[in-house]
Amino acid sequence: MRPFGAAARAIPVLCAPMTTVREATYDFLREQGMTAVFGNPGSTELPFLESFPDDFRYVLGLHEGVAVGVADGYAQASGRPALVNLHTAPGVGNGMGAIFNAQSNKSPLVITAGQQARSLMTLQALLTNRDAARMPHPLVKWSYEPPRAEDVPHAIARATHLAALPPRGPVFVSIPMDDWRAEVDADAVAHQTSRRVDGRAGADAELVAGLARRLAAAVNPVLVCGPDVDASGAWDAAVELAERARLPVWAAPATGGGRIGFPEAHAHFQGVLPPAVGPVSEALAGHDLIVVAGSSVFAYYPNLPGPLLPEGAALVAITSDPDEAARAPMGDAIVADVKLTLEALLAVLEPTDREPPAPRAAVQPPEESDPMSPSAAIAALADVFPDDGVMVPESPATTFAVRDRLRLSRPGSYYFTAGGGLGFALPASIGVQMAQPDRPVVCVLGEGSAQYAIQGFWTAAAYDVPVTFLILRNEEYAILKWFGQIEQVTGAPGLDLPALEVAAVAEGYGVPSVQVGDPDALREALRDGIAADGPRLVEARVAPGMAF
Ligand SMILES: Cc1ncc(C[n+]2csc(CCOP(=O)(O)OP(=O)(O)O)c2C)c(N)n1
Repeated sequence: MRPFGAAARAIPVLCAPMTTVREATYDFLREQGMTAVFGNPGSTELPFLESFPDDFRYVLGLHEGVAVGVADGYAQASGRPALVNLHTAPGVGNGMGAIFNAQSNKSPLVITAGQQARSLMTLQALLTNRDAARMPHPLVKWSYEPPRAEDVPHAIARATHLAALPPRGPVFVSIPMDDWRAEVDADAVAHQTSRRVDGRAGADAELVAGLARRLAAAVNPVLVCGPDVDASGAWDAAVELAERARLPVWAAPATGGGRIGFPEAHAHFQGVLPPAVGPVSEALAGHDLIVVAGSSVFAYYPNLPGPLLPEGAALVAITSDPDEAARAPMGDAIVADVKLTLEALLAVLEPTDREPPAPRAAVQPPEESDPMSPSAAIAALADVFPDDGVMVPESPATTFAVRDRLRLSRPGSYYFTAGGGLGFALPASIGVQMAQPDRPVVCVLGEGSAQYAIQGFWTAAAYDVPVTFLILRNEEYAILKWFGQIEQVTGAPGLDLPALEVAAVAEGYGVPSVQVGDPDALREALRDGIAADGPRLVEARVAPGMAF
C-alpha cells in the first residue's frame, strides 16, 4: 500500500530545473507589471538590485517617506500594486508615517526591506531587524519574514495578491540579504508566482433589490460618494444613479478619503460634508434615506457632538471593506465592490417622479487684498487649472477652498492623504505624474507641509517629472491656529514659521522656482509651470488664516 500514490516514488526529484530567488522574483514582478521599484537602498538590499534588469526602473527617494509616498501616488493612480524597497529596520522606521497614510488611502503597496544574512541574525549583527515582521504592525495587512530563502518569491507573490485584494493596502516582506542568490526549483516557483487572484465580489441580489425598494419608497433620499467610487471605477455608475434617482450628492468628509467620487461641477453636487458628527447631521437634515457609496461612515474630526443621523433618516453604506462596514456607528451596510453594486442597483432601479435637486450656490470671487488672501490664490489657480488636471493638495488652510473653487469633474483627478499625515502630497504627486504622464499634475503645499518629505523635490528633478508645485507661504501653521479656536486653546507655542525659504530649498534640489505676490503673477507663473516639460515650483506669498 502506498498512501501517497505514484508521486511518492518520484522523491527525491533529480535534475529539477533551477533558478535563483532573485530571478524568480523579477519574473513574478515582470508578470505583474510591477517593473518600477521605489526605494532607498542600503548594503542589505544590493544583492536584490544586482544587475538591475533593463526593463525595470528604479526610482530613488532620498528619504523613505519619499519612496513610500511616490509609490503610494503611483499605485493609486495606476490602480496596480507598487513595489517599495527599504533598508532594514531604520528604513522601515523612516517610512512609517507614509505607510500609515498608504493604509488610510487603501494603497496597494508591496513593501520589502532587506535584512541581515540569516547566519548572522541570531547573534544580531549590525543592521539586524530583530523583529522584522512585527515592526510595521498595525499599518500593514500582512507582514512576513519567510522561513527559508526558497520561500521568498512565494512570499512576495502572496503579499502582492493580498495588497491588491479589497480592502487594498500595504503589506510587508523582510528578506535576508543572502536569500537572493539561493537556488529554487523553477517549476514549483512558477506555480506559486504565475497565479491570478481576482477579488472583485458583487453584492447579494436580494440586498441590492432591497436597497432599490428603499430608494423607490424614500421621499427625499441623498447620495454620499467617497473615495472607493473612484478607486473601483464606479464614477459613471454614481453619476447615472444620481441622475436616474434624482439624488442630491455630497462628497464624504475630506478627512475620510483621499479621492473624489463624483463630478463636483455636476448640477446635483451639493458640496463636501463637514467632518464632525453634529455638522454632518445638520448638512443632511430633511433626508429620509442616506446612501453612502465607497466611504467609511464617517471619518469624523474634530469632535463636535450631535445626533449621528438627522431626525427620521436611515442610512445604507456600500463598501468593499468589511472593517469599514462593521465599525460604522449607525445605519446598514452592504459589503461588496462599489462599482458592481451600483451597476446592479441601476439594473433594478424603478424610475422616479421626484424633482431634481436645486444646484448649490456659485462660489463668490475672493476680495482683493495685499498680500493676496489664500482664497485669492486658490481662485487664481482655479482660473488656469486644466480640464484634465490632477490635484494633489496638502495645504491644510486651503483644503475647503481647493474643493470649492476647482470643482474637479473627471475620475482620477484628486489624491489627498486620507490618514491626515503630512508628507503625502509632495512625493505622491510625483508618483501620480509617473503613472499618468499625459495629465498635468499640480501639487499645492503649505510651506509647513512641504517640509515632511522635502527631499521629494530631488526625485522630481532627477527623473524630470513635470509636476507643478504651488507653495502657499503664509508663515504659519494656519490650520492649527484655527483648530486652537475650535478646541478653545490659547497660548500654544510653535505655530509660526518665519523665513522658511521653500523656493530656495527646491532650487537646491534642482527644481526651478519663482516667487510671486499677486494673483496676476500667480496665474502667469502657474501657466508657465503647467506648460513646462519638467518640474516647476511657484511660491506665492499669501495672507495668514484660512481660505474658504
Ligand atoms: C506628520 C504630521 N505631523 C504633524 C501634523 C500636524 N499638522 C497638521 S496641519 C499642520 C500645519 C501645516 O502647515 P502648513 O502646511 O504651513 O499649512 P497651513 O495650515 O498654513 O495651510 C501640522 C503641523 C500632521 N498632520 N502630520
